[in-house]
Amino acid sequence: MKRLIKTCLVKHKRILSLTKSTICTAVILSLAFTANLSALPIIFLDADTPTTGSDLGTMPLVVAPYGTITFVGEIKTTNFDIDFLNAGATGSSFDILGPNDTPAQTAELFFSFDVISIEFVYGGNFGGIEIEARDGLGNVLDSFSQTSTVDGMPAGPIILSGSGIRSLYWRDPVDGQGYAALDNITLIIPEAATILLLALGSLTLLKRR
Ligand SMILES: [Ca+2]
Ligand SMILES: [Ca+2]
Ligand SMILES: [Ca+2]
Repeated sequence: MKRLIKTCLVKHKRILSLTKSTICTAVILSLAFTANLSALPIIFLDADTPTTGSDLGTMPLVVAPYGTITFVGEIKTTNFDIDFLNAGATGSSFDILGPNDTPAQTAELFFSFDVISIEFVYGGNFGGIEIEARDGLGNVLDSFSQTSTVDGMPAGPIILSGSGIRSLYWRDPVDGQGYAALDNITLIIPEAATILLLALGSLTLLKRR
């Protein structure tokens, strides 16, 4: 990235017009943003230890310094779907509540902080699965669905993304089904402060030249 900025600065020296200078600044800002995306904070949830969400069925998970994750659903042993296991699910996973529970046949993970990307594997055997990444108002930012999760059907991984994701909601739309689980959930968090610092650093560098 430093080399790219240097190239941009060399070109910038030769260009006198204000318009070109503005374009160059935009390029540097965009480079700073792109470089930072690969280093954004990640939270991994596999329901197999307290720090990766094994207690989420009964209590919220505090993830310092970002905030709290809460779960409406049940933690379930992951051995009901061979495709799910082949996709990497192990131990326990995050499952929907049963048809006689309230809310029925659904699960939802809530985040007290913004998330920009969620990757996961999914299983279920009988029935199907519908998954939505939602913002704080419940608007759907991205979604995935599969009409059947019987043996031989795909089980992920799938990535849902959007700006300001605050919950991951999923359900089995087929009546009477109580098993539709997710595992190895990877959350990517935008770190606004880091992006801003990188951008300001690039601007200072540009100003000095
Ligand atoms: Ca697991
Ligand atoms: Ca399956
Ligand atoms: Ca269940």
